Amino acid sequence: MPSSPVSTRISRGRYPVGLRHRIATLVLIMIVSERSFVSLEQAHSAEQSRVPNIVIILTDDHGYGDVSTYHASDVRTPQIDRLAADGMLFTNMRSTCTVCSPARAALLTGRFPDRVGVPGVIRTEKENSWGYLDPTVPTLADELRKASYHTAIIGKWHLGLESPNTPNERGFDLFHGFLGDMMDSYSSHLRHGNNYMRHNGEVITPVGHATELFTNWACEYLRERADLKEQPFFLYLAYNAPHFPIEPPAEWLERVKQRLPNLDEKRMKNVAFVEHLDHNIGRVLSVLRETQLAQQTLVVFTSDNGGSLPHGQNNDPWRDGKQSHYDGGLRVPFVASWPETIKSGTRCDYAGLTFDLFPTLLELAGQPRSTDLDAISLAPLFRGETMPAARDLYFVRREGGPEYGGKSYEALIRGDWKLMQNTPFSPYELYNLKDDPYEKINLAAANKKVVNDLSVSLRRHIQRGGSVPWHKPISDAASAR
Ligand SMILES: [Ca+2]
Repeated sequence: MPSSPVSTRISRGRYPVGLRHRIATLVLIMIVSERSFVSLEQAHSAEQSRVPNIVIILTDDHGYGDVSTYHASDVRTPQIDRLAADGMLFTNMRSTCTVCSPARAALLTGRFPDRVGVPGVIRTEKENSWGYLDPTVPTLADELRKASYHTAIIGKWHLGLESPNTPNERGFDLFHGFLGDMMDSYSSHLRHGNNYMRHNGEVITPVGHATELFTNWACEYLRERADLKEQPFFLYLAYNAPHFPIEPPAEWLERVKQRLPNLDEKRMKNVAFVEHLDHNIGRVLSVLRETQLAQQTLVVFTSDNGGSLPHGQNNDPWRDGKQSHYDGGLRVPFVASWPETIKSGTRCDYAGLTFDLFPTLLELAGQPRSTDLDAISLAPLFRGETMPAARDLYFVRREGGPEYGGKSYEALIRGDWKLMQNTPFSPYELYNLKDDPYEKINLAAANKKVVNDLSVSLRRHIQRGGSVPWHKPISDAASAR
């Protein structure tokens, strides 16, 4: 937990944002002309009442062990490490799902993924697609727009290919990026031969490595917003990297080869790929500093799920990886920096989920909390305050293929206990995360009451999720044909 409280006041939405800015400006003018009546401390406080700009940097399949600030490693991520040194490093955060689409659906709605129709990955091939984002649920972009934010997604969407679930229809003023699930190549940007690169609704064919393109577009966007400081902005920068195919530019691979000549080739490519990504994240952070936006911008860096072990990614010290309910699939790197409010160099061991950003950001934006959320605000942590009592953490994933059969499998964490399965066909396993953080000893047989209590709660979650279709309802599908 952070060592001491941070004394910054946060505006709670009594006035619309534009008006709030004008009030802040007016207060400052009054201060200048009537200095004998208003102290400098009050002036500072008025200045700090502005809502923050928001940048979420979401990487794809970026393992906990592939950010060097967490532990000494073969990979170097100086830019992410610096962001952590400037702000708060979270050591106990999990993604809300072990795979892409559900984690993103939860992040953008503040609800468990099956409660918004996305228990599994939305794929470009319909016969292997396991989610349909509920078009009636407001997204984070919808909500921040109500608070007068300009909203942009640059990079990967992965929540639908067509109306009504395109980014511009789901709250984003700007979409510059990739509509689909993954790229078969970072240079062609194609998936199964199809081009999913878009600038809003327009199909585009940009040239270059996708990580660099998304960075260029993010930097351009920030420079534009720097000239329009009256309106706060929300940039959701979702990189495809380091999701496979692992394709670092040749010069980055060569650099790692020189430094670590004995490294396994698969690992070497992944190290180079992550370091290239880190460098590009650094370019975005550098533009925030150059444009004087950094001080009043909250930057959150995290990943959508754990790293893919077959592709040489690293989730140390946690067991297993992407797709798994063991902690290697769930634990993600998580950093929050906001110089105006978050004390630099702090660490936090709060056990949150990535979708907690939804109510966090609404609170910071002064926008009332949406109804029917599952997530809770992390804003008290940013201020150095304590959180309410821990809640159950629920995880679900639905998947196709013979291993999963189109069925879902679940996990639940309550305090020190985790009940889980990794396929719908396996019996529950039970771990005590306090005594056994690396999940080596299955205690299910010896603790039947705990298994029973947690499984009752799991079934309640499964029932709640069952009220939302995860395929397009037939009447809608028929009318769309
Ligand atoms: Ca992913």
